[in-house]
Amino acid sequence: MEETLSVSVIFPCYNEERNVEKAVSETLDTLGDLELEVIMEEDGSSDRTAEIARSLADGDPRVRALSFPGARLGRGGGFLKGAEVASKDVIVLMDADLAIHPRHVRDALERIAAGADLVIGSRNAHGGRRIVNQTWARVLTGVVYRTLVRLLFFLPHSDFQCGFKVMRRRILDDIDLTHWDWEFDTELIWKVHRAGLVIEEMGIVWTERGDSRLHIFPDALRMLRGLILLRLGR
Ligand SMILES: Nc1nc2c(ncn2[C@@H]2O[C@H](COP(=O)(O)OP(=O)(O)O)[C@@H](O)[C@H]2O)c(=O)[nH]1
Ligand SMILES: [Mg+2]
Repeated sequence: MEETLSVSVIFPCYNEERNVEKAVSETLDTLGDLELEVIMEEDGSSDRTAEIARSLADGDPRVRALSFPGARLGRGGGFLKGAEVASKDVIVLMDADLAIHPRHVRDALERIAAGADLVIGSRNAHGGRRIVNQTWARVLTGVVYRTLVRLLFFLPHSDFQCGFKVMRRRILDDIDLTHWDWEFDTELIWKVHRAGLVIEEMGIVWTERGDSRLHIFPDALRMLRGLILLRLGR
């Protein structure tokens, strides 16, 4: 009999007042038949993200709002704060702008039930595509980043940065994640890979929303520095 998995969807949010409501409602509508919790984690925002998330949490017991005002923790840091309180079998990391639609979670769950420990969304794998492209500068940075990661870490995957990662919650217990900035996903994949766990890539449809919190300069330089430190074990 196939295992029925419960799911915690985590949205790390930084200044997402325009997106939180839709992210929550679309997730509940799409995955409402599952045993589900939706965790809206916010840090360092200067807009109404925390307030909106709190009112969504007040209106539905499946929704939880976490807020860390003051310092920005990074997408990875925010995700880990959410993961600390996540209570279900499987954790899903998604972007609040829904560049990837929550319907993809179902396919990922099937793969987890069949034995994968981590499923990573890929715009470049079979079945993956971009509906609205990113700017040429982002696409170029993505290609350079991917090549660098493959060379530095000997990883075979086709997309490290895609904002869609689905994992058994228990795998996080044994993995120490210290890079909270944009290179977070690479650290996750590398350490899960090194631990000998099963990673599967899954093609996903990506719709660029054109409102990024990533600024190529200085973020690309910080990512490069982060990657090198990660490789050096720091
Ligand atoms: N909690 C938290 N989330 C962040 C931070 N920086 C970015 N994010 C979130 O990470 C996700 C991806 O960010 P986005 O700007 O869409 O990046 P892009 O699509 O890769 O250009 C979104 O849900 C952001 O709100 C941060 O410092 N803290
Ligand atoms: Mg985005």
